Amino acid sequence: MAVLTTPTRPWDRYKDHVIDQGWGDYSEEDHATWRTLFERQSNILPGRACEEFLEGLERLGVAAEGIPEFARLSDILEQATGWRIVAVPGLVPDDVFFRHLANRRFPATNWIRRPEQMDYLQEPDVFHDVFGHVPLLVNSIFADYLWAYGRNGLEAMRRGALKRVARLYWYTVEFGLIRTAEGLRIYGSGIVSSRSESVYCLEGDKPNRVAFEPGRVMRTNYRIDDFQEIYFVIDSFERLFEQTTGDLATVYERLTGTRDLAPGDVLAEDRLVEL
Ligand code: HBI
Ligand code: FE
Repeated sequence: MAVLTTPTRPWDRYKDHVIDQGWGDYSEEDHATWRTLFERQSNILPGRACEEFLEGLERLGVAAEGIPEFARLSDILEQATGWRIVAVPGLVPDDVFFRHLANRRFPATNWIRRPEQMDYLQEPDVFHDVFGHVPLLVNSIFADYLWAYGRNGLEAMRRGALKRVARLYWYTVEFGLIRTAEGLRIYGSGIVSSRSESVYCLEGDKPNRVAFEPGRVMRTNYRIDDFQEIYFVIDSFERLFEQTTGDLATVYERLTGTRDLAPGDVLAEDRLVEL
């Protein structure tokens, strides 16, 4: 059952949309939904998700027992990389979202999907936000990448480049793949929290897997209603950080006047990554 929680500090909601997690209000069915999703993904992800994600998951002890308490997770996370998790009722406005990230707070939705929505949801719920996003925040480079992303997001809004940074987020944080010595691995939270896409993105013959390039990504539209038709592959988190945390204004300028690309497009200059 979805949980409705009244903010403990009503005035804060207008500023930052933060509410109380309302951990005590989850039903046994809510915790059972978490456990089912957790067990399914734990079976699928070894050998598919990157080591940094699997390590983070282990270090957080985001237990299989049930929906974790954000306060407890935050204490571990804060020790590791200075991030905390705050509860929000769902999607928050872009500026609010970016401001949280720029202050090393990850806004996590507090409610969980209903049992009949196990396989597909268009909006984030607590399983996507916590299982999907939080483990990588234990990694110091990724933690800094997301923090810098928040600052870039605020700057992009001032420059009218919101669409560009939103695509960057989508194709890295949500649906990114990484090349490792052992082969391609998943780091995107939209993938690690989805049973079917975790397999499809690595093993499907349909999607294109293209070497990550910021300008290319920022031109590419994305779909929110189906598996991705294209995944962008980074070489390392260090390299991703270097490529995206400088002044993005020059990239926006370079892209002025270029046409947007459809998710299925492949360009002559794209470097396709083999499995
Ligand atoms: N709010 N809670 C929440 N989670 C998101 O991922 C999120 C959001 N608001 C805006 C937003 N994402 C996007 O516009 C960014 O991806 C750019
Ligand atoms: Fe997400």
